[in-house]
Amino acid sequence: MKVLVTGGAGFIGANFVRQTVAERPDAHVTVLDKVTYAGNPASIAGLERVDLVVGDVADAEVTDALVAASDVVVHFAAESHNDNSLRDPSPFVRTNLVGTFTLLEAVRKHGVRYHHISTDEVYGDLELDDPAKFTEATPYNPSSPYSSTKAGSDLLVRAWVRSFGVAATISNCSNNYGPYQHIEKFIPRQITNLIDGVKPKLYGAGANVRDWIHVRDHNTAVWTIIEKGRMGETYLIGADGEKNNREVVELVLELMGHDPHDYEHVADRPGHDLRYAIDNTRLREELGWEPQFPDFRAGLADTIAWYRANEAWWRPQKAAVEAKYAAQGQ
Ligand code: NAD
Ligand code: TDX
Repeated sequence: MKVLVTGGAGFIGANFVRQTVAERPDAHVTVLDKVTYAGNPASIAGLERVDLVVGDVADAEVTDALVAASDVVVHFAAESHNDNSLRDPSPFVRTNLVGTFTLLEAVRKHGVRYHHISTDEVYGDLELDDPAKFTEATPYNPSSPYSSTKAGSDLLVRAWVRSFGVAATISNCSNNYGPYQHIEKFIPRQITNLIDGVKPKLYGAGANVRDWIHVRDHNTAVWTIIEKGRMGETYLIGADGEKNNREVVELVLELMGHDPHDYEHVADRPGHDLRYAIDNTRLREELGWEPQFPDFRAGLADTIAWYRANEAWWRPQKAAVEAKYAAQGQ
């Protein structure tokens, strides 16, 4: 099976590529990745049956040829960080919207199966005490330039399914954690701060809730949907991992041998979504998927060990990431 993975040098895409070649001897993976600040070829270096093509998903010439040579396209490539989208939305519009459009035109032309990776943020946010969670029927209500461009990309996929009969599925997953995540993101930022002797930084009061899932569980769900999902359907991916940011920071501190209350409150994110929560009933009941790594404490301990053991992977980015945050009081 020839699998085209866009964004395969990024966090979730690299984990997907690694899992795919380890578990599927019949798979050959081509990664299409622009290698932006968020992409790191080292995350997939030395793997057998993996080729890296450095290029832009919004470049029709590049995508057309690669899609034509593939059996399935798994589209991870995106500008993915909310805070960056508040500083400069323009690459989000180009990559997330124009990039998805460009790929859809290629899969339409060549009749190739397409899976679209999206996020629970397209649904906006929930109140802390709302008994409801997001379902596949929740109306779209994105808050940030990031989530609005992801929402727009999902709508493009739905339209290409209905109007052109493209063979596509969509998944909207909750917050991932695990190895190879860029240190601009919440959990690896705090781990690497502590390694550097710097206190973790909590936006606002830290009451915001995220529904954490281990990246490996996200990726087994993606393969389940590729193999068993109904064409044109959307599947929500989550593993019942709701925690507020304060609880997460306290656990990182404890697991790294510090006083759990030794963190700092910093400026809040403008428009900060309060709570995300996924109802994964369709994925479990229709496709039989179950998470294999539901123990957050154990997964976080492994993730901390990975960042300790792989300082060479993240160190070159650390000073620049922290300078950007410092400039906005974070
Ligand atoms: P990431 O930022 O770590 O990686 C994105 C990758 O895409 C990088 O390798 C980057 O170089 C590449 N890329 C960016 N622009 C490109 C372009 N124009 N052409 C080709 N490649 C390009 O992101 P991630 O956290 O791994 O997220 C991957 C996908 O999963 C995204 O679509 C994101 O919206 C979605 N998602 C992420 C999470 C999460 O918690 N991280 C949760 C749900 C969904
Ligand atoms: O230093 C920090 N302190 C802090 O309190 C950072 C970087 C973040 N936060 C908070 C903001 C959020 O409430 O932690 C929470 C998680 O922040 P991020 O890691 O930036 O993730 P989030 O904005 O929730 O979005 C993530 O999940 C959904 C991914 O980055 C998206 O790509 C995905 O779609």
